[in-house]
Amino acid sequence: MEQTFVMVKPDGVQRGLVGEIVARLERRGLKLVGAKFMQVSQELAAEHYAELKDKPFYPGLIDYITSAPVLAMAWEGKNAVGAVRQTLGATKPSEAAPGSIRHDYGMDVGRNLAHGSDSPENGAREVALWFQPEELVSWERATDAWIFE
Ligand code: DAT
Ligand code: MG
Repeated sequence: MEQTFVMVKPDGVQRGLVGEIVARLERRGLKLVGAKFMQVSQELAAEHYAELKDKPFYPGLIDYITSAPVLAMAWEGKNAVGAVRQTLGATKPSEAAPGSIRHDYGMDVGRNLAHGSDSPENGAREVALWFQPEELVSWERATDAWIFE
């Protein structure tokens, strides 16, 4: 089953939106398979955002993501990557669809509340980067047959 890495970023935690963001993913039908509340190190932030290191906003992005705790999560489901990206909304809150998290709670691209992997390959890569194998929980959910055909 496809896995994706999701993070409630420092602004989401500081604004008390952890429960709201988790609730939306749960209600969508995604299954939580890993979670930890943590402060992100410079090293982990640099590895996570490696492909953005030449962007002008990169220093600010690293400062922000390491500035306060985050909730790191792994979620699973059919098309989990796409489903999370749709529930989060476009990168810029000003372009995110109404009803998406970034639209409903966000104003600025540099404070867009949450992260979701952008491809199944990056989902697998990011889950492996953020979680040790023993931190992921494989479990049967009683409602699965009512969510996935
Ligand atoms: P996403 O988080 O939607 O996958 P991304 O991978 O292109 O977007 O960029 C990672 C984060 O970097 C994004 O969530 C917010 C920040 N960012 C992206 N583009 C930006 C910009 N033009 N100005 C400031 N921050 C930006
Ligand atoms: Mg991205």
